[in-house]
Amino acid sequence: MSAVKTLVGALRAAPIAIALAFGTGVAGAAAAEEEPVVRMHPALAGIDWTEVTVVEVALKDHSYEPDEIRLKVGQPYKLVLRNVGAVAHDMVGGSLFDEKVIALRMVNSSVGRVIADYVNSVYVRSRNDIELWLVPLKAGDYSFFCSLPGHREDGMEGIVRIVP
Ligand SMILES: [Cu+2]
Repeated sequence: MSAVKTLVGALRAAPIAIALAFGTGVAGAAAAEEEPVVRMHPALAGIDWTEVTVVEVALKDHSYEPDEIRLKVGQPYKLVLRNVGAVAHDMVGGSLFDEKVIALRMVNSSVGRVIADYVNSVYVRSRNDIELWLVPLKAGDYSFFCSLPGHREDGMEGIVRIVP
């Protein structure tokens, strides 16, 4: 008798469990605040993302504003790349995008997110934003630039100064 009750109880609970499992698999704006359940850069262990600092960089035709970004080792940042220009731009880490320099948590945008611990280049279409959630690891000056033809030559490059 009690075994039957237990089985009935388990069957009643099943749809709720399925709903919860499905819910965690849905990527969206709200889900971006949750801790991903996938493998991450080991340096991100113990980082409190409720303390995230937002740093905005405008991508213009053809410059970054600001072109010098100051970050602190060990602090979580949301680096928002906002393309306010009429054409597409990118950010290529000359020396910045290195897994020993920054620990990347994810690349986030209005259409979704990519969980990755490393990127080489981030391309942003005109009038769009992409966020890089990251933690600086190693103090120093690091370069970045736009790799679209002629943009770097026009001065579209910048520096990230990571301080201890
Ligand atoms: Cu550009």
